[in-house]
Amino acid sequence: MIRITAVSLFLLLSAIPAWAKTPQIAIVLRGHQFVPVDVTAPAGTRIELRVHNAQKVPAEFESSSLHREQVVTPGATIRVYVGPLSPGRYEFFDDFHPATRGHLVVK
Ligand SMILES: [Cu+2]
Repeated sequence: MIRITAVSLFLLLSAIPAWAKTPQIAIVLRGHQFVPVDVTAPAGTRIELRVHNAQKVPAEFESSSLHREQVVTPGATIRVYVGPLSPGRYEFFDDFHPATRGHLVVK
């Protein structure tokens, strides 16, 4: 039997607003290009990047400036959490096809 206590219910409900406020940015890998190639996000907050690989080959979403590196298999979507970030241009690329590049523009 699952018992939902008042405390756990409170914790669950109080967690929802913080989660809901995290801006989500969708990026698709298609034809060895990031679509869109540049995405914009607000400074000073955590950001969720959702990277979908619409290709038939695996990719690796990587960024030196964001310190992230994660494989995206064909047809899969990964979630990459970054931030809070200072304003600037953060480059990312597909490490399996390094010519495929894009930017996260933080304002
Ligand atoms: Cu890599």
